[in-house]
Amino acid sequence: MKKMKTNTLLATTALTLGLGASTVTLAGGGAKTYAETEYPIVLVHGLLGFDSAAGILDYWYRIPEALEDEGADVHVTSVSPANSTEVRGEQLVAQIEDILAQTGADKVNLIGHSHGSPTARYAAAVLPNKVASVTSVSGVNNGVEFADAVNAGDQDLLAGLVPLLADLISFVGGNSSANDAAAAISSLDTVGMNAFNASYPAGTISPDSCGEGAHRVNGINYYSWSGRSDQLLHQTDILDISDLILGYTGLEYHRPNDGLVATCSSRLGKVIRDDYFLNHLDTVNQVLGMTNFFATDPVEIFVDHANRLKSAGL
Ligand SMILES: [Ca+2]
Repeated sequence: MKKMKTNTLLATTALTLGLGASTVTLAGGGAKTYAETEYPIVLVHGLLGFDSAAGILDYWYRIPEALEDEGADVHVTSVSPANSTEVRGEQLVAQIEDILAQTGADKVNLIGHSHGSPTARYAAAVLPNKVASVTSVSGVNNGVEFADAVNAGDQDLLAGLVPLLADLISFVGGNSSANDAAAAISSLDTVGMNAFNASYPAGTISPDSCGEGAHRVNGINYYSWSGRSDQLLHQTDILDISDLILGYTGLEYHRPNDGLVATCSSRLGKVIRDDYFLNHLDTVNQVLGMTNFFATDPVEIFVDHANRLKSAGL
């Protein structure tokens, strides 16, 4: 892992030069740069998401801190927990403009989880000269079978919870953005996503393929990663009830999925991986860091990706 590499390098340099430990800190400037991207990193949450619920639970659990510890400048945005991609996208556009004004940066690197991916893609289309990259994490980039099942009336029970949860999350998180659960579901089902992709095709794949999208469109780099959790015995953590729920929702699918998004649907631009041993919420290190002991640490995936952006000059 990069911390080890950095520390090992510094220690080796110090030993070679015969320096003491205190000099090592000074020689390294005391600051880590592994994730020090050229442009700020802007995180965009998914359906029923939030930035921080009452200051207690962070959506991106321990991820911004890890990125900042490695030198990144991270901004956590907050849009409507449940609304159409376009409404959420316009809210994000306004927040990107604010971040650019605050930081003096020319561009941002957008990273969107779940519904945050098309939300980020929308903002990139509106602000093409102000976005350096769009990264989709467990992103809804083609249709979601679960949303199709809701529209077909097959998932009334869970569907009924969406508007209630959306309003609760807004209330707890102090988010005054309006919710429209029906618009959210319509954005995420297969018909809605096909229409969105026709208008905003950058980085997308055709729905029946499972390949890669264009890596760079209009000067913006596109990346994606996701996990799959439909394998036998996939319970990421025995204490994590979200693992059980995602195991249930994944039954709507007849292909590899992470409990909410089929792995092929998650693909956008350069596919880093779509088969991490992580479910839909594990990829943002939820709940409270409860992921499978044997899986890749989701926080490390973000930090390594920031280094990838840095290496690309972004
Ligand atoms: Ca979990």
